[in-house]
Amino acid sequence: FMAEEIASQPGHWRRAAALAGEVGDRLPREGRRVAVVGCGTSWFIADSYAALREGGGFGYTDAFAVSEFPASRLGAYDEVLAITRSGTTTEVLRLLADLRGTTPTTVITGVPAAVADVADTVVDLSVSDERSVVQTRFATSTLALLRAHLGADIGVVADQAERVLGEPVDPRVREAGQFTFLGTGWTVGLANEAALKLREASISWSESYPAWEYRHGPISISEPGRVTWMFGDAPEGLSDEVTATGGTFVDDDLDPLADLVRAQLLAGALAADRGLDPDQPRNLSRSVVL
Ligand code: F1P
Repeated sequence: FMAEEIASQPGHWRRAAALAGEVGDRLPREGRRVAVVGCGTSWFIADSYAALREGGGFGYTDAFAVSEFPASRLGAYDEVLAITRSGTTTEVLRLLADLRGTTPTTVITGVPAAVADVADTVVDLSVSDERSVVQTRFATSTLALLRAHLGADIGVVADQAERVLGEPVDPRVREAGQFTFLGTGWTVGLANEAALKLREASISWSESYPAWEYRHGPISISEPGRVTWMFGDAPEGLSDEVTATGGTFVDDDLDPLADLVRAQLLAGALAADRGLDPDQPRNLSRSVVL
């Protein structure tokens, strides 16, 4: 399923962008102080959106892994936006219940029935739900919806993703054994998500950092056979520093969300190379329910 779901993303992003026009009144309004939460992939999407919203001047926006939402902030936000594909993740349901009566909550979900009675408002993205355990399409469509709500032209990004889907995985990258993903601002979440995709789908060794932090220690492991992959524009000089170690530096001028599709394709290719079925990932289930 994962390969089909990856390939279907451009069409789903266009649909999600259209949906943003219809459900815009349920999404965070300008000037409101908002917390965005999720677990796993949904947390990374929350993190990207929070950086975009705050960076775009739409209002203070914090992102949390649900388990790390501080109890001291239960009444601190004008609203809380939760992202959960399954609608059944225990931490999400517990936080929504704890916020009841103090803070308005909205949930973007692939399974509205599961969360309808714990959230005040539901944004139904079931059209982009998936059969895979490893999330790709639901997460990226959620970000496409949220970016469209902030005014981004998702059509251009979807066109780029279509081009990426038609290209083979770079053999230099595919042959590498270890992967470091970097981002700045909203692309830090995408770097974290790319690293997670490689772990989940292909049990690869991967890590991720804010790009400027990479120089403060992690670059020590760069060497031939290791890839450093930048989402968005690289800090000045970074490409040369990585190349000087013999490592491979990957950076392109794609929209970072289209570049994430390239990382998803890499995860699928690495799984195939290792004889793994990304639809049966080791130690994982579709949602973590206690
Ligand atoms: C969150 C999540 C997934 C992850 C795994 C376990 O699910 O952490 O991101 O891939 O399958 O659950 P959800 O709350 O978005 O359904």
